[in-house]
Amino acid sequence: MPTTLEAVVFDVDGTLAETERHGHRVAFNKAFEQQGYPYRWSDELYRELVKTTGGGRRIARYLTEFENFEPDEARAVAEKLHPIKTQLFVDTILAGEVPGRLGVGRFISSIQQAGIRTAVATTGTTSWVHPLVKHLSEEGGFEPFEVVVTGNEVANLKPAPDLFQEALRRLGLQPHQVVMVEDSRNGVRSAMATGGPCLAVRGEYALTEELEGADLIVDSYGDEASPLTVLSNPRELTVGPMLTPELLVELHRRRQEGGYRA
Ligand code: XBP
Ligand code: MG
Repeated sequence: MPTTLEAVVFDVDGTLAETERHGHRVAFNKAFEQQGYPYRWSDELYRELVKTTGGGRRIARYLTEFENFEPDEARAVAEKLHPIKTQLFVDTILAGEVPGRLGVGRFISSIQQAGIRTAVATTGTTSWVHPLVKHLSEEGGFEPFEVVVTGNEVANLKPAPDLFQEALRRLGLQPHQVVMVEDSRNGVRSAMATGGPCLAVRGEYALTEELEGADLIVDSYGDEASPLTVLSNPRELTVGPMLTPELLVELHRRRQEGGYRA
């Protein structure tokens, strides 16, 4: 029995805002400096480290893999540093230094005006996610997300499906009733594990081929001045210069029909 599109569930980092290169990475380096550690994560190194989801786990992985820490010691240092990094990132959000991605406000507003519910499912830490999504809805002119699930609230982070599954539970919906929006390999794999349609808006650290499996891959949400570029279109959708609710409805319908040119 075909179902209609009831909700769109957005990832945060890289999807709603390009937070990694100039946000999280800078906050990690500030925390290292403030606490007297010599570590500084370059953009190139961070491209690799960001494949480990969860900032605390990322620090622990770096210390064991690159600084030869014992696992227990690495975890202890990560547990000390991650809250410091998190507060530094909150400070940048409150200073208004984390803008939404181009066209994201328009897109979410149009979805909400079409009567489609909106939610968030992110690996990120609760204490910065809420101020960021509040800032983005005010900056982007859209209503607050109905449901916001963060990395602290589930057992397994992406690419596991836990975060999307928790968002669906709170929405009272099934995977085939939504579209999940992601930016990274881990995120697309999490959406695929959840079992529903996925739109990928490629993030700054992702390669297009890493996002294969999504039902459509684009480089941006698009707006009047800057049209989006289609990167992969296995459902052979008709895509205009900007993402629209109508396109999401069609992506959702085509997914149910099963046509997929791999
Ligand atoms: C991306 C992540 C997060 C952030 C850092 O989450 O993996 O860990 O990189 O935030 P998503 P924290 O793409 O699912 O939003 O330090 O709070 O983990
Ligand atoms: Mg992401």
